[in-house]
Amino acid sequence: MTPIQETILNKKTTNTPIWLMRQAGRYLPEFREIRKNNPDFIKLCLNETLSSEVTLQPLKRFELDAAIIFSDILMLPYGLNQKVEFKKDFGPQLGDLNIEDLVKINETEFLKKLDPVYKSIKKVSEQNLINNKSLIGFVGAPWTLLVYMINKHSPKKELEKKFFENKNLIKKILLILDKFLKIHIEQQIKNGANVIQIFDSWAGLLDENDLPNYIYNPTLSLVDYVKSLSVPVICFPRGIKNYKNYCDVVNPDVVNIDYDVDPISISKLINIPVQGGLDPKVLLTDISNLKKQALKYLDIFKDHPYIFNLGHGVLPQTNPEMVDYLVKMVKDY
Ligand code: 1CP
Repeated sequence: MTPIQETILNKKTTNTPIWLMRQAGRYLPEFREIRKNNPDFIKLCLNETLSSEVTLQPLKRFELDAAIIFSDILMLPYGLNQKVEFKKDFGPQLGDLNIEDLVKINETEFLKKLDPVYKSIKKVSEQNLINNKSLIGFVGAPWTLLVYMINKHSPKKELEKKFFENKNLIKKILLILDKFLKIHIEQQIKNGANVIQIFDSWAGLLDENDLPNYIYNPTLSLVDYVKSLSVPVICFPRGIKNYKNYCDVVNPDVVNIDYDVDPISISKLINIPVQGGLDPKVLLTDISNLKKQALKYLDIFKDHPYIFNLGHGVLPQTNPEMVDYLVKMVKDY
């Protein structure tokens, strides 16, 4: 059993395991080197030799307890034939969504497009570096994917009113997402992923009364599906106001918290394993502040099953030496 599985399944609290969201990425010079020669991000994700190499880069430097496969949540709309591009200094830009085309997609076509992602997972799972570590597969939650697919770019702070104009369209998209997210999850697990994380990065955009329709029910369907495959599932409903309600309804194996919630109240209210929380901006400060802030989380969760991680992804400006310090510190705790 890997340290992460032990924390999840045995609810053990000694030797806190650690991995970091966006642990493979632009803060690593060896990633930037590969990225420089691969300007098309989607093509990079679909190059199983390079994407498996990038997945392993942080594990060569730091004593992390998991690899997270180098891919993107937007590979799903790409697999559904919506155009997806990543523009420098802008982020993702999606093409127009055509529901008639979307309903016509079949499983074979979808799997063919995303096959290199699964091959990359398989490659990583066969490496010695991954011994006694978890291999995390992931998907975007239906709500967050819906946001990108309709809005076509990052919504930043809020959605326009017209987002919800066509409820029928939203319903159709959510049904398609449910079907293909399950296919995508199943393939990742078949090829070696032994934990699944569901990223709901835009959960914070919704009002409380919209949560059942757009977040609770669609996510629960995926959580139950992952559990039916006997694989643990971590949910990250970033920015949600009431983590307790979310956990009561969706009931993931682990919940990742963002950096805006109070970890003390989480440790008291929530009785499932917790992951994350530390503000990634702390890694941009200095060692003594990093030590203080990281210790805060370690102390608060010392009697709670806890996987160390951040409250969002590692920022591109991060100095890898700060990550090195953090990983060592958590290991020595
Ligand atoms: O080099 C570059 O310019 C690309 C930057 C980049 C990277 C490294 C993007 C574009 N995606 C990724 C990889 C990625 N994305 C991983 C790989 C594994 C790892 O964590 O090491 C993962 C898990 C994701 C997940 C992801 N993509 C999320 C959920 C987590 C989060 O950050 O909230 C989201 C929202 C995306 C969309 C996306 N893809 C890329 C960017 C810059 C974004 C976010 C843009 C936005 O703010 O809307």
